[in-house]
Amino acid sequence: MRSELYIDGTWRPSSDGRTFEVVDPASEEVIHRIAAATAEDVDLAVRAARRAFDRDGWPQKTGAERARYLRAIAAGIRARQAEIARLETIDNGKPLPEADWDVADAAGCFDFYASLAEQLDDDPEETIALADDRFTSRAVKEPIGVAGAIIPWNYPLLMASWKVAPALAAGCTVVLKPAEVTSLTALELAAVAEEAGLPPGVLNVVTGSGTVAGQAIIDHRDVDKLAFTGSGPVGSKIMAAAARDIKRVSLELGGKSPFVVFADSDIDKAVEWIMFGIFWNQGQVCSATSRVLVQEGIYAKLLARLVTETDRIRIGNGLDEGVLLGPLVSKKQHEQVVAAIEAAKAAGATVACGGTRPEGFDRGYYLRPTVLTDVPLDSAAWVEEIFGPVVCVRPFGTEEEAIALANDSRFGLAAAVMSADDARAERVAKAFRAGIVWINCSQPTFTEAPWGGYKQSGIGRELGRWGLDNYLEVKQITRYV
Ligand code: TAP
Repeated sequence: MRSELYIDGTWRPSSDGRTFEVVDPASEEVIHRIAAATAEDVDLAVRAARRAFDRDGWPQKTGAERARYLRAIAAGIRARQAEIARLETIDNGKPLPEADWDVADAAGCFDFYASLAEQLDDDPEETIALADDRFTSRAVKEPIGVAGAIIPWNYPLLMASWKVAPALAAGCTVVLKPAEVTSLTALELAAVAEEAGLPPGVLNVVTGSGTVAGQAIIDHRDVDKLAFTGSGPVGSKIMAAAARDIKRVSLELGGKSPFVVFADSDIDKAVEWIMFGIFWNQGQVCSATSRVLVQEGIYAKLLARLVTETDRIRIGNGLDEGVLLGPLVSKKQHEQVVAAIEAAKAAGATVACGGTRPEGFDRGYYLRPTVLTDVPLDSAAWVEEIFGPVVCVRPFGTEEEAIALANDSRFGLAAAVMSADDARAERVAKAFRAGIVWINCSQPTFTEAPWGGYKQSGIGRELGRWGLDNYLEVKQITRYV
């Protein structure tokens, strides 16, 4: 396990020697300590990234040259997949097979953006048709500069990859700050990049708190672009900090995503996808479909089935075979989710199952998966992101009512619909005010497809070619002929 900052191609302690604890959420034991970056350390990292961008030629490399590094990083991740997945599980709590998927996806993300970096060579500029034939004009894409990437704890390596891979492919250099509670695999990513021979300063990883290391990144005048995934309040702070220097910003801020199930749906399939949509990763998923709307004809039957299946989910240490639900990531998150359930009860909601610590688990941040019904539409449980294994289920009558309930949210990250009637599913999909819509499923995520939200769920899109555009400027070159 790495414990130092990765700055300018070297490993170093923080400038004041301070460290923070790494806690295994399954046992609550301190298993490691990691350097806590100061503002001075962040400044060193940003200067290294600046030099790598301005003087050492990273943006001038061809796309094919940068792609070689990205593919070497992908290969490095795969070569250590089992080891990295294990680190993710002991740091975050998620079941090992889920961590293994994340690591494979992270490697795939580097390969995908390697291909897009190569395409930049094939397609370097676009000719613009002008109305005035005394001039010719073309548009070229160029990297923005130094990117500050700040990521959450729910998909530590994957969130790092979603930002680092497109940034490097575009020709940007990066200062990455992982969440304090899950920093281990971001440091492994730095180690893999080092082994891949990535030039010093191109990727820097500063571990530490949001209020010190994160704040120092967003305030730094030499950072050109901020890429953030996390909570709305911190997203607002990032936009405010970016406003001073007109930094480019992309934000992914979570949601309260609806899943509309029509009465013509197969109940078994619906229950399966509802559970996947909220209990995967212990419900700590920004796109989790946490508001389930079920048409009246099948409501009672579906709810009964959902409760039975939810109570069967095997809870335990993510390292143990067959476990489907691990502990929540931290004491703070556990307390917040339990408080949200208590507040829902106080507001009049019924706990159909779960809501408590599972029997036999005295230690670890475990919580039984929870189904809430009778949740008032104006209560926090219906309106706010809980970010835990808690789903609110509610009946609806007509299609119009379902759409109105689904869209009645300040968030707009994702939405799902299930129906045997394709035309209706398409209609509802188009009516959703959300950036990601699933038909007859919930949560499948592809590196090739755009990811991001409407409304207060964020700004910009990650993944796919849209993810690369996040790190590119467009330059117009016009000639008088
Ligand atoms: P946040 O506080 O938003 O943390 C996300 C990242 O921002 C972390 O790296 C954090 O650092 C950093 N950060 C915090 N304050 C900062 C600041 N002033 N300047 C720059 N960076 C800063 O999320 P959280 O506290 O971990 O979780 C709170 C809630 O946010 C959750 O309950 C959930 O509702 C939501 N959330 C959403 C997502 C997604 S994917 N949209 C992911 C995680 C959480 P440290 O954590 O190291 O201090």
